Order: sequence, then C-alpha cells, then structure tokens
Amino acid sequence: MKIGIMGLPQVGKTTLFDLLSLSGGVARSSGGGTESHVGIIKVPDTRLEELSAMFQPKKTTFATMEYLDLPPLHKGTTKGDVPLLAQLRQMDALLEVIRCFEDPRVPHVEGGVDPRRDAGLLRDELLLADLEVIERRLERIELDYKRGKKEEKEREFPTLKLCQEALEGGNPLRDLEMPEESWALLRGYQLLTAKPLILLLNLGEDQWAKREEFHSQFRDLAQGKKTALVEVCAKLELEICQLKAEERGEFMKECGIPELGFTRLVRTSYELLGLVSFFTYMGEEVRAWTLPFGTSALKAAGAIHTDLERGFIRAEVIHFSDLKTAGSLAAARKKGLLRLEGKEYIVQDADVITIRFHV
Ligand SMILES: Nc1nc2c(ncn2[C@@H]2O[C@H](COP(=O)(O)OP(=O)(O)OP(=O)(O)O)[C@@H](O)[C@H]2O)c(=O)[nH]1
Ligand SMILES: [Mg+2]
Repeated sequence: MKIGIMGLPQVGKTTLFDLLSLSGGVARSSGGGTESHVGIIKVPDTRLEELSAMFQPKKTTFATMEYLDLPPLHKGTTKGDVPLLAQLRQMDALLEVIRCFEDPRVPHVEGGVDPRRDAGLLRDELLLADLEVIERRLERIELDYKRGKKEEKEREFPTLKLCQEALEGGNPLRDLEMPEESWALLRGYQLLTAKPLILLLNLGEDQWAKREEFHSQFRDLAQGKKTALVEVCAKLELEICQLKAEERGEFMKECGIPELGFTRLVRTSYELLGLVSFFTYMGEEVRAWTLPFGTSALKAAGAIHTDLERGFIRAEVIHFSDLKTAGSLAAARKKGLLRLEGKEYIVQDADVITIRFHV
C-alpha cells in the first residue's frame, strides 16, 4: 500500500515523513535530491507481538506500508508538473498536510496561515487535473465513435459524463455514488480525486492542547466516506521520537499526548482503505498480512504464495482473541476452537490462519 504525502511548500511534509520513518522502524528508505523520499514502515500491531510471544518463532514479520514525501504542490502545478502528477496517480491514498502552525521564521507561499484556503486550493488542483483526464478521454471516444468504433463510447460515456459534471461542480469523485462497474471502469485512469484522502492538520506545539477545537472547526473539510481528518503535531512528535525510549513516556505525559500521531495515522489509513490484517505461523515465522476487506481465503492464500492458492485444500482459522484466551494452538485445538473454512470464506480482521494445501 502506497500513501503519498502531499501539500503546499513548507507545511511540514518532510517533518511528517521523518516522524513516520523514525516511529515506524523503517524497513527501507531511498530517494533524496530531486527524487521523492520513499519510506517503508512497519505497521505497529500489538496482536502480532503477542502471537510472537506465544509461538516464539525465529522470525516475526510486520505488515508494511509505503510512504512517499512528494515535492510541494503550488497553485497551477498540476497544469504543468507531469512527474508530480504521475507520482500522485500511483498512490493508493493521499495524505494532505495542511499547515496550522504559526511560525514567523517559516514563510507561507500564500501569505499567511489559513487551513481552509489551503485545503480548497489543493482540492481545486486535483479537480482540474482529473477534469483534464476526463475531457481528453471524452474527446478520444467521440473521435473513435465517428470513425466507427462505437462500443467504447457506449460503455464509458455515461460514467465519464457523470464524473465531468461532478468535477465541474467542484466535487471530488470519491464522493460520487456509483455502481461497482463504473468504479472498475475508472480505475485505469488513476483519478486523483477518486483516491481516499487523509487530511492532516499539522498543529503547532502551542496548538496541541486545542486539537479538539481544530478538529471540529475543520471537520466539514472531510465529510465524505473516503475522507478522514487527523491532527498531528509533527515537529513536537518528531522530537519525542528522538528521545530515548525510557524518557518518551514521561515527556508525552507532560505534553498531554496520549498516543503518537503515527499510530493514529496508520489506524486511520487502514480504516479508510478498508484493510484488514491476518496472521500466519509458518516455517518458524509469525507474520502479519494486509488485505482489502472482503478477500476470500483462496485469495489470501495467493497473497502468501501462488502455490498455496493453486493447491488450496482448506484454511484452518481461529480469531486472535480466541487463541489468546486458549493460550496456545494445541489448547485451542483441544477445545475445538479451530474452524475449517473453504475457499469462499471471507477473511476477518485478526484471523490466525493456516492454509492446508497440496501441489
Ligand atoms: N513551529 C513549527 N514548525 C514546524 C512544524 N512543522 C514543521 N515546521 C517547520 O517548518 C519548516 C518546513 O518544514 P518541512 O517539513 O521541511 O516542510 P515541507 O512541507 O517538507 O517543505 P517543502 O518540502 O520545502 O515543501 C521547517 O523549518 C520545520 O521545522 C510545527 O509543527 N511547528
Ligand atoms: Mg519537504
């Protein structure tokens, strides 16, 4: 899963990226210079840690998430900046950093701090970029239609028109109510306003105490189903992460930070993208996997290895909480808590799964 950190210049994108990298125990990081930084972070999961303590495996592997620190967006950039647009299009979700912090040493491109104006500006940029894609496609199919290629127009026209109207009316595509076939048709166009969006209010150290007020003041910016609003104090949290582990808890308590924004961000991303985790214990390794909600046991097997999908016989399933109560797999088996499920079983969050297969 790829999440792009985007926003106006000097709003705290890199500070947030560093925070995620530091608190997420980077598995790999690359880029720099004119390239975007890429960080692959471990998804924190206390359930996986508990399973690891139970099974004592040689290896414990966390699920990962990829974050990109993208170059800044300006008013009008999406008209010309093709590399940035291409990068944005490859993301599974967008994380928009909105500056709330006031600091005279950090100038704001638009003159002063105004979260609502900035969110609107970014929204309009993405709307325009999408509108251009839709209009180009409409022209193309119109041209093909005249040349006798009729089926594309018949298939795509109503959906594209609906999108065009929404965009022209200033509405992001993610808010549209459309049948699944229409979404499937649009997927190939990688439209930016169709992607799930996390609006991140980057608060100053002095604003943290008022975070609930900020949240209610700007909640309307994140109304849709595929939009979330989170507050983080990137600079302060980065400083906390740079402290020694034993000093961290005390300092967080002092600053009134119950939980790091990082943890909240990962959770929000999972909820927004409709992701679930399941766990396996195979060949001395306990591992967490990430899947979209609604995935079958067969596809889950395929995510682990194609052989497991090809030779799938059945899945042995127990929910993490039942396993925890039982204390061990052997005890759970004795109590009859392990269920045998077939190919069609829909994997649930926190299932512990063993795939029985034969190739
Ligand atoms: N006071 C204060 N300063 C912050 C905060 N977050 C970021 N900054 C400062 O703002 C400046 C810009 O932060 P960056 O993280 O580099 O911002 P950016 O969005 O990556 O900037 P560009 O990549 O140039 O667009 C730095 O000097 C940060 O220290 C904050 O919460 N409070
Ligand atoms: Mg930066």
